[in-house]
Amino acid sequence: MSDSVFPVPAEVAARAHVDNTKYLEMYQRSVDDPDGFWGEHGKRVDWIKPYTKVKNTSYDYHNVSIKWFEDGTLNVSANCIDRHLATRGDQPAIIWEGDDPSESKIITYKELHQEVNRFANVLHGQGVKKGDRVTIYLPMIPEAAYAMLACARIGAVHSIVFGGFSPDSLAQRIEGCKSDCVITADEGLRGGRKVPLKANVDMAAEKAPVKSVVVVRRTGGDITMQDGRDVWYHEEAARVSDHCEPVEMNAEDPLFILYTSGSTGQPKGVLHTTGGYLVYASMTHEYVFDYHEGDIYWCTADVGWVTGHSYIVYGPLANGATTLMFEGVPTYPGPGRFWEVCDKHNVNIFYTAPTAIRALMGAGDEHVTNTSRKSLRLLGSVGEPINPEAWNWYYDVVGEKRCPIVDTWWQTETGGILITPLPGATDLKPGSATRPFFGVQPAVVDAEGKFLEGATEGNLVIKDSWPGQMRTVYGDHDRFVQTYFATYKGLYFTGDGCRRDEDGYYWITGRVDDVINVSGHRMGTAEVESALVAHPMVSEAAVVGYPHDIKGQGIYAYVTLMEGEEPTDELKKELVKHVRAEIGPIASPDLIQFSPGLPKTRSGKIMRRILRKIAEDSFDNLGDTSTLADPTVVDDLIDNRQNRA
Ligand code: 6R9
Repeated sequence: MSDSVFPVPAEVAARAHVDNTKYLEMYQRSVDDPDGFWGEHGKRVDWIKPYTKVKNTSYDYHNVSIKWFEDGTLNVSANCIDRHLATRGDQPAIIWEGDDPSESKIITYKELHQEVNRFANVLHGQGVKKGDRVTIYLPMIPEAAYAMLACARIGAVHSIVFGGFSPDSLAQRIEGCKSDCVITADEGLRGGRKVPLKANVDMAAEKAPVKSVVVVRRTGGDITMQDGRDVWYHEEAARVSDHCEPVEMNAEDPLFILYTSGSTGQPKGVLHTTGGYLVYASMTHEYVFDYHEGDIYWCTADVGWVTGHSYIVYGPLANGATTLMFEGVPTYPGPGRFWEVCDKHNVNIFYTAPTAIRALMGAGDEHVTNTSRKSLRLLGSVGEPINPEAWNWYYDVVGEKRCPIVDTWWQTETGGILITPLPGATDLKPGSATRPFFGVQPAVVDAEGKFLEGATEGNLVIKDSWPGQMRTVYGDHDRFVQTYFATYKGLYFTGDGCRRDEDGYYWITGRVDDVINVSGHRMGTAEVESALVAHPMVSEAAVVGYPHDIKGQGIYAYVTLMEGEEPTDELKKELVKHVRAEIGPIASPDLIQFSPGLPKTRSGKIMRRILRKIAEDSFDNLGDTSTLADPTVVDDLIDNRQNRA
């Protein structure tokens, strides 16, 4: 770990919303008097009926319940659009940059208003009502933002499924939240390649039937439309008016569901509600990125992930910002694309993931230094720990030592950023997410849940609620309680390990549960294992993560074949293909080891600790193997390991 410290530059502190003194003062108040603090900051959004109650939350294991601003009413789309019309109707709300560098488009707040109203009316026409779930399976085109905001306008609950997920994964998520309507596109376009979105929806709908499919035309590619179920968005939009009154929603009405992987079972539907989420997303967007009026802001995430929800759409638009939306990938047509886009649109604030930084770092500095980047003022990182080497490259080469880096730690479940530097307040240490945001009380506990004080290392928990916190697992409150509040009673367990240094800075060390973070995307080992054993030749599988230069973690699969099956390289390829088809490309195993047996305890539990060590190619110290039913399997696993240094 690097110990170098980068103090806040004087000019950054001077223009920032808060300096260190102000941070400490605000932070103290936020934990001493959450009602007073959030009661005041809740006013940053427009309420139809103002709240009189602020915080009503309980982490009590027997009664977990989270409510914020519970008697207030508002509409998220009115907050993200209508309230800006008088002052910035002609200002760009969205700058859209296509996959192909020759394609881009500017959507002003006025235009966004028309588009979203129209989209809302199209959804009404499809029979979508307040409270209904709508699945969105779209590429990174402006219609993705229109669709989200249209749902919010009429009180429908969106569930976005990342376009890289397979038809099976999509079907599972459609079924999970029982949505009757899917919004998709004919095809997506990423890095010059087409993604058959509508064809995937057709396959998914065979397993999870829906009443209506709204299809946005993106590429004009060949697709089939099913009569009575599928409609073209542009045809429906031409028939409806561009006026749709925003529906009055209670602060605790659901805004969206987003499926995310956990350590056990199938992905969970994380449910976020209306008022607290919007307050938290917009406030963190303003303070963490030190957003000022007129800034051009770009978050490179996909709207299929929570980062796209909170920091491409809801946070920035609630603040009346100009948010850039990028359809493509960092390396197309070349590895200079990010920086070319920064120059083309004069981006001031740039937010991306460590995996992208590492990949671009490997492509050579000249792709960066060929560009100007003089508009850049602030850089951000999210999704996984950023290694100091990548941090330094980002800081030195991309930011030319003038742009602070905010390394923001948070989760789908947290709705917004929880641990992060504030550019005008926090001295930076490469690799550390530093200190908590207002209202967030992190703590470190040992395996028994004992609080560890001072400089220490252990499991990261949060002691009390903040407005952006998820409210439940959709349709399964018990799973919510068991997943997050059962490990350490009375505390929210993040699933992450961390170190806290002598300055009180937090260093996230990665997941401590059976979740692998592949290029910043969460994958449950259980999901990949069940995909593998679904293959007819596979009898058993165990999946662990291992260090990967670009992806952060790679997927290492130990596979035991059915009696009599041949372990060939072709079969390995077939298994990779099989997992891609079952879950999606992000779940592709990087390494597969055929193993006649897996290390198990006498009670039949797979000893993952041993499998992890072997996958890391550090098997000298495997710890206690005496409880293994058959210790000789370990020798075979070591002899045939795939990840030799
Ligand atoms: C926003 C998002 C959450 C998991 C989280 C942690 C890892 C995210 C991080 C980070 C170290 C950071 N993570 N940001 N680890 N430093 N700045 O990524 O949500 O997809 O739910 O993933 O990602 O392990 O628990 P999500």
